[in-house]
Amino acid sequence: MTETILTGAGSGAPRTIERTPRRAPLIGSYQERCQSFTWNEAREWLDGMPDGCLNIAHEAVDRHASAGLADQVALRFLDRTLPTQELTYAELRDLTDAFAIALRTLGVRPGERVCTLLDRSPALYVTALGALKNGSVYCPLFPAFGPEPVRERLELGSVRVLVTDAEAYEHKIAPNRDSLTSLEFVLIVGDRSLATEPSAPLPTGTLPWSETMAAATSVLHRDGFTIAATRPEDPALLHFTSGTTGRPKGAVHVHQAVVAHHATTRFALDLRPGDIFWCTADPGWVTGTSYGIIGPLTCGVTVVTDAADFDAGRWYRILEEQHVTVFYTAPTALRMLMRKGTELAHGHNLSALRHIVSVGEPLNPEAVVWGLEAFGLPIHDTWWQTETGAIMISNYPGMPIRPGSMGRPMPGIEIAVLERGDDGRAAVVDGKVTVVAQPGVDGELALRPGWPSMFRTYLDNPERYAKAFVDGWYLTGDVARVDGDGYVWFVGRADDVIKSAGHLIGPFEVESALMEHPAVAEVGVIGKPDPLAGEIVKAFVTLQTGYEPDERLRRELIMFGRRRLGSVAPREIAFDQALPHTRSGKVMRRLLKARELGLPEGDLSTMEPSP
Ligand code: 6R9
Repeated sequence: MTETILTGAGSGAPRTIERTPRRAPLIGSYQERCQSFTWNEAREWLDGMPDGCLNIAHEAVDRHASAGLADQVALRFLDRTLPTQELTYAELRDLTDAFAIALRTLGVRPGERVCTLLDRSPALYVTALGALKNGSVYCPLFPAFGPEPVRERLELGSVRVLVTDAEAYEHKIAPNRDSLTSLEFVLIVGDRSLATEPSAPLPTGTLPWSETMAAATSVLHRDGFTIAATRPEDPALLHFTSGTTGRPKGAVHVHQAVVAHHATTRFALDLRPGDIFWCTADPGWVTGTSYGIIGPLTCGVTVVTDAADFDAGRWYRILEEQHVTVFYTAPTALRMLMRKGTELAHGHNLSALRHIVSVGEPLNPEAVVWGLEAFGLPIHDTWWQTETGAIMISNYPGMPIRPGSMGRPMPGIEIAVLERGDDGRAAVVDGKVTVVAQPGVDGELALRPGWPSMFRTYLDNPERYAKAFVDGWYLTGDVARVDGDGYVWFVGRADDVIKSAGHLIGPFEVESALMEHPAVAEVGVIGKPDPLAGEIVKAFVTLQTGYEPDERLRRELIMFGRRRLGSVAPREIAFDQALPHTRSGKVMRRLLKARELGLPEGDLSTMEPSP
């Protein structure tokens, strides 16, 4: 069987590359699957629990632990210095049972929120899956966030339990602990004790992870454990994401999201028994949870996770030494590998690698073709969002790839491109939208709701949730076009959110943090194109009178942003005493971006007239 890759499709004559896949996909051809697939069929691939109950952690862990995979490695942790720590499916079952018992002992009820602010370490995975076993809602926080994004999310989520380490506690939690009235318990992982006076008691509700787990393990050995009888529609996951305006939005997913996690992991990632899978996304972002924890564990494979940051040599070493078979990563990382050339790849034995997949930002066609040169494998792009919970569009294994295209809708997914209005979003007339009929024409990408991992609400914000749906479609905020063969091509965002190194950043959150500095009178934040990260965060700042726009102040503002925001802080700051405004007084980010790019300034009818 050969796989066809068409390059340059959509622009000029396609070049065809044929190759023989290392193993034919098990999942059936794209056409066959699309014709026959139903979500009810996918439900049958899972175990379920008595009385119609369903729990993600049961599907990810317990069913394998009691069905022949007890001694198989579920998670293999590589720490910064590379020695490994492993947990088998049976060990993971026991640890997650114990953590669920710990939560019950603390009186944490189903539906209440449990967060992690941790590096990629065993405690993170145990917390995530243990919280689900207790019926609690798991909410991951990205460990590179600064104190402000962490505080904001803990507050918005009314989070009751946080699992973190001593360093993160001291820098990011302790300064705001008093104002976080819902946060009752903080479990501290690791040996490093808190830098309190030796005699000073820990703040109430601050508990060492190891002792809490030891006590819960004794209870487990004595009494055993029964997983919470969660219903398919019970909330399970809370993922914060960002929009153009306002505070972060908490997308709520339910236990039956696991049906989509499992099916799409099989379809798009082609996972099968015996695979060694590495997803490089941090579980603080949705990819690292849906496909770094849940999807692959439901397939019973071994998941490799690395605590260190990107390093090309280290990554090739991991791919080789761990015999990784399926690799899910992001375009920024692939571009960083590309910069090191193909020689570094060729210096490693990567013969175990069978399938490479990408997500999170546009994957340039060169990267797809480079994959062929470096790995002997093309890179398969996938598209989805925090809200969709699972992959919606993909270059399905075995399907001809068009480099530069995100692929075609997954089985069970219906998409449309909608005509746009003046604001760039889908045009709505009397509650109706118009589907673009001809191939190749841009519009807002929309999805027909109905798959199991679709978000069920934005936490405490039903109005914002309702606004995401029009005329039976979910509006994605992305602009795309579809070619004559049904391949979807990403054009851009219809709004002002920023994607930097695959991470979604809300400009409002960054602006609000900078506004706290006494020198700042007003600020507008945009994503500035960057050859490596896709975009970087750039802030345009108007100073209060009495402040000089000099290099010292610029550096101070950069540091101020970094201390508060961590990884989402602006990398560049420009001073601008005349920021453009709409008539209603909002900073026009769109115009700031057009000016930054040297593009035509477009329709400025809503802009404030010049004085
Ligand atoms: C999974 C994830 C969602 C936004 C999405 C789009 C961008 C994701 C992409 C892509 C071009 C791809 N995006 N995949 N853009 N090509 N293959 O990333 O979720 O953080 O919510 O971001 O990311 O703009 O709307 P999330």
